[in-house]
Amino acid sequence: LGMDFGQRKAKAEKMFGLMDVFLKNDSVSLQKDILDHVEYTVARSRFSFDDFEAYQALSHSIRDRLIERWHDTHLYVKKQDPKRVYFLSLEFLMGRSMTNSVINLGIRDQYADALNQLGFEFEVLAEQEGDAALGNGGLARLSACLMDSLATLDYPAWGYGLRYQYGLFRQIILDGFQLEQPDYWLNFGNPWEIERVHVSYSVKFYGTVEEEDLDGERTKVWIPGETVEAVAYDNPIPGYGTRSALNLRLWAAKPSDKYDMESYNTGDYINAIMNRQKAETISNVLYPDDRSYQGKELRLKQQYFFVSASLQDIIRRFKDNHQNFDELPDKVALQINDTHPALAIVELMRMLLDEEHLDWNRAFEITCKIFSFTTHTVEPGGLEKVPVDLLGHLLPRHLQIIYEINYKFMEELKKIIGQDYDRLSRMSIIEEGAVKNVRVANLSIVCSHTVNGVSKVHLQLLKERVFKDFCELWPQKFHYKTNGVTQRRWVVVSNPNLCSLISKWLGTESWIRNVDLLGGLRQYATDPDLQREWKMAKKVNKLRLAEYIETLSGVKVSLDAMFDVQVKRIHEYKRQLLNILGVIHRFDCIKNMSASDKGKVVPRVCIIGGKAAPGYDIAKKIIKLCHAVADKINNDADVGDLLKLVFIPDYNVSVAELVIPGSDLSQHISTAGHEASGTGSMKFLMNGCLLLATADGSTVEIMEEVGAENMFIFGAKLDEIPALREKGASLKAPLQFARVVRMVRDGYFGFEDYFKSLCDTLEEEKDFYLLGYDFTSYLEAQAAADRAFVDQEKWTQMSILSTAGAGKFSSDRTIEEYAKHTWGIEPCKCPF
Ligand code: C3B
Repeated sequence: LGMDFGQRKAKAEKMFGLMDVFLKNDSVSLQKDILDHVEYTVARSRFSFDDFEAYQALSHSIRDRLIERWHDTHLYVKKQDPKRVYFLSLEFLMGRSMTNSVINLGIRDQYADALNQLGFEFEVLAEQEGDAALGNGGLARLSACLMDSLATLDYPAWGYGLRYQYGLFRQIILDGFQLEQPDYWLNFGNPWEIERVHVSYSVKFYGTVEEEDLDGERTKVWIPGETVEAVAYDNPIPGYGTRSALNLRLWAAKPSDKYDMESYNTGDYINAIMNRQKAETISNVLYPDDRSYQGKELRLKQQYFFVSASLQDIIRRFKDNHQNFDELPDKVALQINDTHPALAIVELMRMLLDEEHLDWNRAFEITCKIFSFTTHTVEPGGLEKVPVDLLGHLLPRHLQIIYEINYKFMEELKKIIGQDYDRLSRMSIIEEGAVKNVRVANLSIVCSHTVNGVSKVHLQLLKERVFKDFCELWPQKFHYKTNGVTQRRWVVVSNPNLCSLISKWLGTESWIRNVDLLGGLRQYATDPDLQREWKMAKKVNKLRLAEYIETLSGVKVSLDAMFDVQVKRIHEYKRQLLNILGVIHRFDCIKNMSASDKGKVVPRVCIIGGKAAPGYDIAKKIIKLCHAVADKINNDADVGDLLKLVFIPDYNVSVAELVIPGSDLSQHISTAGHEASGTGSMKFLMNGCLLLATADGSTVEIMEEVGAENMFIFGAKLDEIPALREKGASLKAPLQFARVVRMVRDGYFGFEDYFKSLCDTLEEEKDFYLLGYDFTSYLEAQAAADRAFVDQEKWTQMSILSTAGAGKFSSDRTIEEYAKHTWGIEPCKCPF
């Protein structure tokens, strides 16, 4: 601005002189800060504000501290210019931010104290926050856990995603039926994000591709038909025990003010504005079906919108310091979370070819060195496909590039495998047929240097089933990184009782950054003092959960009962139905028991929670069945406290934080070969809950760590499933199974017409998920759990050993593996 070096230096010195080095965190400074935010940010009088306003002021005060670290991290990383990983995901299930932030910043106690002085309680204010639910289930929560670990381990990383106006729907239960309500989570503002009006990019759609002469060469030029602006919203992600704070950048769609002078000149002013407003619909709503989005134009628009904005941002950052694109793979690793962001591959190709004018081979080589792809899918049929016509209409230039990639790939492939047309057509990126489709997974595999599964068995399934042809072609490309969860959120934030107990017995808090230390608990597993304290911590958590259940459902539950929990998305393969049928069986047994036998029954509180995709009929019937059965059981005087069944509505991250620590037993009972990993099990394990599980996904590895003798494992094994399915109708379901299904069919719980189609799925020839076959061993595992629970000493020992064996399942370990083996990045720790 016309200043010379000396003037600029003097100005900088003055600015720094005006600032404290860092914000102060003593109680008085925090109180003053909070009150200032009440007065100047929330604009309430500091003499009169309610809990919600206190929460708003408090969160702004915390946010100031986040921003401080976030700036420092950015400046430092920018200067160092290391290779960075960019984690692209269409879903992030962050949950609440407040408690997590103060814990990771290391200032929770200071805030609690400051608030006390002001007459508030931290926990009460924390309850004011709503969940950021920009995701469906496991895949989305995994993204959130990985961000926490990236920040904690000081990796130079960015998250990129979409800022949906409506997060995952709220589940309301009316007469036992699920209803969906919109989650307009931004209604009361969102203090955890920073709107970046100046960080915005134009994203283009539709139009045509034309050929033009450029320096004597024919080049393709895309003439787009629609332009939408992507505006950045930044969400700081603080690491624990470090000053690093990363950025999760989420894009929101806004109307563009470019290119539409014409519509303004037509005189139809109101319509012109209405049309522009439509642009915002792109980031309006998260698709609530977590497995299939096939053929939806809006979904494709969302994918491209987020990918295009992110890549423009990433390439701009690269170009700040570099001119030569050959250096791109040394500076940029792009991770695509499932196939949803796979258009990033094509977009990068387009940018390198059409905007940077690299030749095809160089562009392709660079692209393939940058991308890595993690798949979360187990079903070949569940892989994403996009109709060619749809893609060609929305992104004509991208379709050309996809065809070109495929043509070259097919030519190469023919050289290797010859004229095996079946195999060629299976591996082609384009699926031929009545409707031509782009197979997004094939595109992702062809253009990534590494493809990861999410557990050891998952890799096996990729090799045998999902990507068999590709694994045979490029065995060295396929790997797995077992998923993990962050112990910060899932123990420190959600289970403070257990957290302090662990730290006390290990004599250190270091396990919060180095979770392998949990193994140190093994030596105390039978220590009566630890056992007593351990049981007490569980009791307090059960009390909290029992109160929650009573408020929600009016059902009073006994703390002496075993709390048996299954919380996750409702899917047939996850077999909530098996659980409910097991509950019916238990109920039936109790009803038919003599009084003296009843005295031997281990009381149970069975808890089920989870959302069904709005269009998933069978899943919705499972929810209704759960309520119908609960109605019967919970009001039966013969049963009393021996058995209760409760459905927890609107399961989300913050509900999980309450439910998981309060559980004794948790169920992970998918038919073997259907759960790619499963991460809920890891959260329960860390919290000392025993697992009743099939040998599927990550439970196989959990067994290796804690020992099958400390779990209740049942069910058909992975390698038995194909033969069992083959047998079909000749597999006679056990009598007990037939009996409980008949009870449902015959209307014992009412709604017999409504449940008919659900019961039909259990007929022997249709029982794809093998509920009938697994029922007997399921009941045996349940009986074993009962026997173990009676011996409280033994049970507590198993519980301690579960936590002690949870070390491997920290997302810190997952991230270290990705960093080393997939992304090739090193930590970049800010020295102050
Ligand atoms: C899930 C899988 O179902 C889980 O087994 C796995 O633990 C997580 O991803 C994380 O890897 N998943 C999901 O939530 N949504 C999908 N569309 C596919 C898989």
